[in-house]
Amino acid sequence: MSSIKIVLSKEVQNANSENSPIVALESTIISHGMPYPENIKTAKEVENVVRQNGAVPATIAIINGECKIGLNDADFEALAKSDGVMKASRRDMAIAIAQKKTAATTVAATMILAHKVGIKIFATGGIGGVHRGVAESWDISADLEELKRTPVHVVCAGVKSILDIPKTLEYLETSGVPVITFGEEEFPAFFSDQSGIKSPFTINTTKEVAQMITAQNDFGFKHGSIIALPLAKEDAVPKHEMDQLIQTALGKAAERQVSGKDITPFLLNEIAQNSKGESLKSNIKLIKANAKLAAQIAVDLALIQGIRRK
Ligand code: PSU
Ligand code: MN
Repeated sequence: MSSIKIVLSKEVQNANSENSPIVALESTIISHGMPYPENIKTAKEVENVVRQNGAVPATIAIINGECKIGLNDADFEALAKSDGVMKASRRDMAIAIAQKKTAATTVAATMILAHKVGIKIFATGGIGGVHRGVAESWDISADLEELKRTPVHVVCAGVKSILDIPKTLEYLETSGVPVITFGEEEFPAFFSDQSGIKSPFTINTTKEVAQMITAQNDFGFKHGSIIALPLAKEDAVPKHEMDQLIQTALGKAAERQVSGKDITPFLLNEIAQNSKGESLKSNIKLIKANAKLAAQIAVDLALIQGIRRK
């Protein structure tokens, strides 16, 4: 018997047995990425966006030492409200199980659990990456390592400019992970549709994204991909405002010597507070847009797989 208990919600279980489209969603964004009550409200709205676009949402977390794929209301509450929720990336997962903890899963940990139950498409806000000042801190998110070794495809709004975007893209290139921007030439920087950096690839239709995923699968590749969706211009925070907020947050983090897994939540929180809610509004809009695109890709992927089974 395995020491790991994986519990699927009814909705996810049904979709899985019928080979219907499913979109995985992470939970660190709930516990460590947004304040209460916007976090729980957004998490549930994002699930509905997935449903409205023809797929089943599977928000993933570890609840009292059980891996849950699809959460109930009490699970959402526990993640959204409790200060004691652990942030679990690959490194932390087995510890959360052994100590029966409630842990929110990062992009890396969510990919691992999604893959365990055969979910290929995953939507989130932003992924972790290579941090600015990496030469000193050696801080590279485990999300990048996971993209290298787990075949789950992550729809996001690019990489936040709290990170070093060019180095993050270099790392992904070395890892063989395709990075595509949906419908635009420029790779997006989360709050801003502009990063000043050309995207390695552009794809304009969800069908073509599904075909790329199918080809990776047919090669037997073990890695995932990044599908970046730029935030609509009217919802973006102007780049100069964002740069200022990030500089202030990075300065404060250095002053307080924040490091390790605390740094990303610290920076996100500082930016949200100092932007007086502006960044939070953009954050909510972009995660919903990402969820919609992910659902559409999952639908197209299920179509391809369905045709093949016939
Ligand atoms: N970046 C964001 N919002 C987030 C995160 C990253 O813009 O909520 C979260 C995700 O869960 C991501 C994690 O997987 O932070 C990365 O943490 P770290 O940098 O410690 O690897
Ligand atoms: Mn880190």
